[in-house]
Parts: sequence; C-alpha cells; structure tokens
Amino acid sequence: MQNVIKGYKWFAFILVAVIIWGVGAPELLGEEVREIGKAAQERMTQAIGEAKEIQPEQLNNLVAWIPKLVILLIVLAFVLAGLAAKLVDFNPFRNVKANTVNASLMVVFGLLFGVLVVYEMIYHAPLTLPGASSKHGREIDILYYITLVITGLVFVVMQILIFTFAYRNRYREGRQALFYPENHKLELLWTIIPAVGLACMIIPGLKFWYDINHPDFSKEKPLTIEVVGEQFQWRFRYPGKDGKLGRHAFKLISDTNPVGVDSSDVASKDDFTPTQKEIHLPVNKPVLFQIRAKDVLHGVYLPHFRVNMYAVPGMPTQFAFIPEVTTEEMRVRLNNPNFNYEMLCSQLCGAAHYNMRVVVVVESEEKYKKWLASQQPEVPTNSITEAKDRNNNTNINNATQL
Ligand SMILES: [Cu+2]
Repeated sequence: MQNVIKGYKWFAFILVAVIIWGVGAPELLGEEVREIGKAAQERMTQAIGEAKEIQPEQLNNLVAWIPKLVILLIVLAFVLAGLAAKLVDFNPFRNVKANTVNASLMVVFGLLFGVLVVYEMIYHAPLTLPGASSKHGREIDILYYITLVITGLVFVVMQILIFTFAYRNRYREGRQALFYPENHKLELLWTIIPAVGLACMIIPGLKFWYDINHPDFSKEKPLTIEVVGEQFQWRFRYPGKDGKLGRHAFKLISDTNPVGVDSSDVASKDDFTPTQKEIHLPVNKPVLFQIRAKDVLHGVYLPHFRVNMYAVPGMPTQFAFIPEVTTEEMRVRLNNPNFNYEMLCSQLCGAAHYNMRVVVVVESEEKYKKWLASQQPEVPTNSITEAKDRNNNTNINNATQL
C-alpha cells in the first residue's frame, strides 16, 4: 500500500516536470524553437481544418483504427484493474501454482508451434522451386535434401526434448538440482554424433562444389557467353561463328562500347548481343558464363538451374552448367503454359535492382540455330589502338583481360 502511494508521488512529480518543461522550454531555448512550435501549430490547425471534411476513404481509415483502439482499451483496463487490485490488496492468483501453469503453457506452446511448422511446410510447399533443370543442379538438390533430412531430424528431436524437459524439470518444492560434473561417455557421444552429422553434409558438398568449379570440357567445348552486370541491367555477348569471344578491356568502355570490346581483335568481329531482353541456350550443351561487373557487386542467379555466382568489379568469375530441360518441356511438366526460366540479380545492387531480370529460353539445337541466324553481329567503333591514341596510355594492354 505504502509503495503504491510512493509510486504515484513519483508519477505526479514527473508529470509536473514534463508540463513545466513543455511550457517553459521554448522560452529558455529561444527564437528557433518558438518558430518550430509555431510551424507545427499551423500545420495542426490546417490538419484539423482538413479533417473536418471527412471523405469516405478517411472514414475507412478511422474504421481501421477501431481494432487498435479496442486493444489499447483492453490493455488500459488491465493496467487499471492491476493497480486497483494492488490498492485493495486483492490477488486472485494467490493459490495458483505459477510454475506448474507456466510449464503446462510451455507444452501447449510447443504443440502449437509444431502444428504451425507442419502447416507452413504444406501451405508454402508450392512456392518452392521445381526440381533442377541442369546436371549439377540435381547434385545440389541431393545436397539440399541431405541437409534438410539431417537438420530436420535434429530439429524435431531437439524441440521434443526442450519442451519435455521444461515441463518435467519445472520448479517443485523440495526438489533440488543434481550436481553432475562430468561423464566422459556422454561427452564423447555429443561430440561424435554432431561430427558425423556435419561430415555427412560437408563431404558431399565439398565433392560436388569441386566438380561444379572444375567442369570437364575435354569432350565438348562449351558455349562461352560473356555476362556483364551494371546498374541496372545485364549485358550479354555471344561468340559468333568462330566460337570465340573477342578481347575486352575496361578502359575501352564508352557510350558506344558498353562492355569494352576490342574491335582490333578479329575474334570480336562476329560477336553479338541478343536483340531482345532474353538469352537463348541450346539444351544438353555445356554453357560457360564469363562474368564481370562494371560498377557494384551483382549476382548472376538462375534459380531453376541452381546457378548463382557473384559478378565482381575488377575480378572476373565464371560458372559452367548444362541445361537439361527445355522451356517447352518445363511448361508441360509444371502444367503452366506461361512458364519461363529467368536470370536475376541476387545482390541488392541499388534502386532498380528488380530491373535485372532476363528471360532464359532453353531450346532444341535446331531452334537455337534458327535464333542464332536472326542475330546481328555488332562491332564497336573503338579498338585498343584507337584508345591508346586517345588516352595516350601505355598501360592499356595490361588491362586487357580485366
Ligand atoms: Cu544487380
């Protein structure tokens, strides 16, 4: 009782202090604060004027506020009831065993949580990616399922143990915790079991990742495509009939030569950039993306093929893969006539990051050849020699491959 009154005294003191500060502070702080205060007052008067003519949508906004107000009122009611109960020294929970109630609630929470996990896995399953459409992608899917099974098992077992122990070992009078300093068998167990689990995930991961990064091109030469990321689009360069991409140098980059192609290299003469915002790939042929970036970090991301590789300014990267399912086959498989493979940027590279989306068409050899025939080679106007003259820069050759 005494404490409650004491608390109110403090509350009254703070309230008075705030009022005095609110009234007095502008005087103390001077002209500037008075100006701000005046502007705020004007805005408020204006807002009140506008609020007088309530439009239907504003009425809807007001209606949307009702649940929040109700919640606020309930909270206030609880606070007031709590204060009142304290004042008259009334406690309805006096005879309730709080530890037992909390332990039981913990079990209820655990069960609800479990139901929610299962529901979530079923409800959002259709939003996950379909099976991989590339050779190495199927290996990545295997890794994914190994990890999912191991971590899933650990998750379920651990949750059951956590909630069971929270209930079983709740506080009860007269029971004391057991002092149990060491048990070598137990320590061995909880070291070896996680180690085996981790090894099952990491060893195949190392093997698959090595294979992905060391593709075997001895049997078949890959189709090499240059991918250049910039804010905010991807630029592609296909080799022409010679199958070779011409040299490039970042110092050659200009308005008319956006990826810095060296036109003095014969191999660059027949290179082309796809005319539409889509790239075409032949099915079952190895493709090698040679990746670079002009400005910031981007990420070459083709989720259906399980391809994801950084595009880093000043550091060329690459990714090789074999698309195995054509767009047409995928449309039938997913029963979705509008399905398209797509390539995205996996790094939040700036305001128009979303713009870095390109349709990827995987098609049969014949269709791919037809598409190739429809593309025009484009030769940029400047070459290394011209740039040398222009910049009078002798180091330009050193920069050729960056
Ligand atoms: Cu980007």
